[in-house]
Amino acid sequence: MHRLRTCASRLRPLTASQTVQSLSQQRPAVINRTLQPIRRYTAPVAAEPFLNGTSSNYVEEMYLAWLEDPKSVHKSWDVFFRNANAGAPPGTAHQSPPPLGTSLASLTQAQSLVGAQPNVEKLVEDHLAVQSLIRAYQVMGHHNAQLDPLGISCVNFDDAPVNTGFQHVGFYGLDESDLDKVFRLPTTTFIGGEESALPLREIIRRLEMAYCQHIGVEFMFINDLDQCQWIREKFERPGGRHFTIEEKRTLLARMIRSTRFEEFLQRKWSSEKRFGLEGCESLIPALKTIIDKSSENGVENVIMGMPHRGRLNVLANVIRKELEQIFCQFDSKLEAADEGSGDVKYHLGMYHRRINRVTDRNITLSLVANPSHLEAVNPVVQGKCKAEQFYCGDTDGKRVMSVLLHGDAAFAGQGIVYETFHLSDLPSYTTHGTVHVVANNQIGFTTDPRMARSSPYPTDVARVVNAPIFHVNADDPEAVAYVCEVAAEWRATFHKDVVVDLVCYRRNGHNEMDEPMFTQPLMYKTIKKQKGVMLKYAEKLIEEGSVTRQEYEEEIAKYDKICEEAHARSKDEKILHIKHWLDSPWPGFFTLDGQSKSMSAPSTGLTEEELSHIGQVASSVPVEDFTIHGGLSRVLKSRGEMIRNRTVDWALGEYMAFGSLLKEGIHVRLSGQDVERGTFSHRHHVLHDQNVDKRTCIPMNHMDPNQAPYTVCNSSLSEYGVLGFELGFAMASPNALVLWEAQFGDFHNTAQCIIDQFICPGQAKWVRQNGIVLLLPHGMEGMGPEHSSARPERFLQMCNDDPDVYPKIKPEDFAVQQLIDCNWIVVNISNPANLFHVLRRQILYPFRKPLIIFTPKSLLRHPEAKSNFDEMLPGTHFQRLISEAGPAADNPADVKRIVFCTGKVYYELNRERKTRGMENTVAISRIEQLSPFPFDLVKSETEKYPNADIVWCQEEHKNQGYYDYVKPRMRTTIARIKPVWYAGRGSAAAPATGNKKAHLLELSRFLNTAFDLDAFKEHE
Ligand SMILES: Cc1ncc(C[n+]2csc(CCOP(=O)(O)OP(=O)(O)O)c2C)c(N)n1
Ligand SMILES: [Mg+2]
Repeated sequence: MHRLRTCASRLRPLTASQTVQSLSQQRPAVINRTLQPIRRYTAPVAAEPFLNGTSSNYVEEMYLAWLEDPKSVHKSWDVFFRNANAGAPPGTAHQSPPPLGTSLASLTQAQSLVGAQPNVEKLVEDHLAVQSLIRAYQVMGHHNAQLDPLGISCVNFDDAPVNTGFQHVGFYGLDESDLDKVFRLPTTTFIGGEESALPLREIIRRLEMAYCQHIGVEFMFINDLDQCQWIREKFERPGGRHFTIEEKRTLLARMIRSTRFEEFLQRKWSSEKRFGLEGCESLIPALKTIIDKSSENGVENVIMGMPHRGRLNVLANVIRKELEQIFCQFDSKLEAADEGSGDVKYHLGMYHRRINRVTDRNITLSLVANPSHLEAVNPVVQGKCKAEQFYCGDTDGKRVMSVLLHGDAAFAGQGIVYETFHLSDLPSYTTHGTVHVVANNQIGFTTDPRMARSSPYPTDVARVVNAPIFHVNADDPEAVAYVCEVAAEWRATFHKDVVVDLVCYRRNGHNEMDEPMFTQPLMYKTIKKQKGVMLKYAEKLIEEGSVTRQEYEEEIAKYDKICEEAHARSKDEKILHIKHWLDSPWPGFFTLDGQSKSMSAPSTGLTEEELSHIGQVASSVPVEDFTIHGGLSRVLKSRGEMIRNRTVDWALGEYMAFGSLLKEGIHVRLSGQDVERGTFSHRHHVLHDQNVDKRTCIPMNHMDPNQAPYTVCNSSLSEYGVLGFELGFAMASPNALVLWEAQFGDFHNTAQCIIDQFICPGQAKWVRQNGIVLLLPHGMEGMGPEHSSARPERFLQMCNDDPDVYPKIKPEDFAVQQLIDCNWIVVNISNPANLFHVLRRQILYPFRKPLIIFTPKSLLRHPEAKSNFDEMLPGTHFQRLISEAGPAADNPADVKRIVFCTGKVYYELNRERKTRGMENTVAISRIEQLSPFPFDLVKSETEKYPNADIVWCQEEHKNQGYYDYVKPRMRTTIARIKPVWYAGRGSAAAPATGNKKAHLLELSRFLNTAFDLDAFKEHE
């Protein structure tokens, strides 16, 4: 069955299906189609039958057109449709077909022959064949495009031969004699220009020009007809893009800058690693074209992310970092002015606001600093871009956009590419289209694509989000410029992602010190013979008269001089200021030399009225006629009761923090899997009307007309992508509380790269502060090895405070100075008031540090884990350590043991102590802020109980949890005068047992150790 049959079968009483069946027997390759309902353009795109790549709608289109206007189709079709509709018996609807003549003139002539003997099957058949041929070019023409400058293409389509070209017309049931016959063109092609019919030979020639030259367009998988038509028009219109002489000269000038920059570096520092761009010099004009075109379309701010390859060149020639600042980085004697490790020159970021010379408009360009970890910066760039859009009210991405650059091996290999693509169309994560540029040098270090990916192209991953992919031969600068223009226009038109695949080569080894001939001998023999793209383009322009050789040479000399002069100036640079390489400056937040403006630690408390007001919002539905679930009504009711009793549970503690910051004008954004309700169904920040589909309400956005907006968003199921995104969001402004919550804390390890490479050392490497908050549910609840441990040991191991040194800080500055000095803050909080304070502190303190919070599970509903308003009033603060406040504290000399602990185990210890009646002999002290370690408070606590031995108790296994971090610091605190004993689970490979009984047994054993005053006697 096929489309023709469905169409013709409507032409009752003609039994066209019989006719067609006989056709299909003759030509299975062409018309073996599936039955589809009649399609109109207004039909949902997902139902578009062209998705199978072979179906045809030619006759159907003609029939529909005829229904609307009989004159719009060829006379012969008019006769056919009229007869068929009038009920002509089978076979008699056909009238004499127009002879498929040799020219347009003969086609016109043929119209007068209507009425002669019918041969409509042949006519239909041939037109379908031509349409299939056109479609084949649109779908697979890129297979035959000349994309590889080296001509050794690595893309293997052996399993999918493409039957295009004159020699393959037989595949479609046509033969050589058909080449000069004229065919009407379907509306799904633009190759005709003004013509609606063309000889087959010309059709093929134009298709070859459109799809098989230096540009390979991959787009027919896109399930939106308008978008496909838009692309077809861009690449099929005869004549192509005509570049003016001025444009060509600009292109050449950009090529000169790109090429001579690398040559200059090579001349001056031949043995320095720089990951040069040689072989892909077109990248610079490509990016500049994208930026020019986007600026023309209203974009004012471009956020970029890119890997090592050509990064210095992009900094110099796209972002326009001062050349001397780049050159001085090659000086090994340069001293670092900033604290921290700094980073190598090809990882640093940059921010620059300037005039775009082509459009004469202001444009801000930033390149986000990144680690070596390829593609990891992608979600960070997207998050920063989203934030910049959010803060300037750019709701549809017209003013701020992101551009991501990739290597071919990394683009195909790294999962984060896929994870980031999947954020691209989600309402709370979309940046309304990213232009991706792949510097496809057909190699990754020493590995060639055959061994590096299973897909034909490195870009296939982009197909999942329906992004068009423009492959282009990077040795053709005009083709490159054209696809970049189209890519920028695509983004401006549809606000969706698009990929430019710059097929190029790598002239040198992976870096300048590397020998590529060890592993790619034949490829590199070819590369050695390859003339550089600048040279080739210059010769072309000289030959065609667009530029003279003298002008070309002058342009080269001019840029070389610029480089030489900058080099001379770079020698004056003696000190490297990493802060000159900031990608996200926060104007006004720091002093001029980048320091925090004060050491102040304001109270994070709130007035009784504020607490009550926010509590009311948290326990009510602020909109009319909104039916919530009965279970939720009970939750809100119990919240109301708590507020009346001046108490808060965990969810309310968080509510108070968010709500108060919002009222103070601070944007709050909470993102992660299922965060809206909360994994443990405790949060309920988004209410759902039980009677109206998708009607929701966020009470936190109904607090005050002048409040900042609250964004709470369930994310895609990607930790790497979403954490990276939120980190980027938090980078854009210090005046927002940005939180990412893991479903369970252990899932953070799939985002490890963001934690290890960005969050932990970000400030040290890039002098860039970031106040992101990680909420990591953690706790041994007998739930098995997974979902138990957020791996506190790993976060603690990465804290930068010295375990063996008691900080030399004045007591009054101790808490704040420690925070200023640390790389991140790690807390395990045991009550809601402290959660409230630590979240507010994150914004009210005059600096930003990442905050890792191990959040509880069973404590969310634990009757004792509640706080009183009194703990949250003005004058109150976050408690780094919660001291013993019971009977033991009243008679400290009688206390035999002080047990230090953190988090939920406190409640288990407390209960056990009560059961044993040891309130007078054992003190329990909670360390709420694990890092920076509260040396001062632990000191006073231990000094208070001079006769007590010291125990660290944790529910985690001994080689996990906090013990290895806490023990040396406690020993330093007490000047090693006493041992620090351990009560907890033994060492283990897995974080927890899967057996509930074993879990409880382990618990009772370590609680026994904690309260057995003789437990450590034999070790003394
Ligand atoms: C996640 C990650 N794994 C491994 C590496 C080591 N590495 C650095 S460059 C490179 C090859 C990258 O190839 P490609 O993406 O094609 O970029 P090219 O160097 O060819 O421009 C590798 C494997 C890395 N930097 N990051
Ligand atoms: Mg590569």
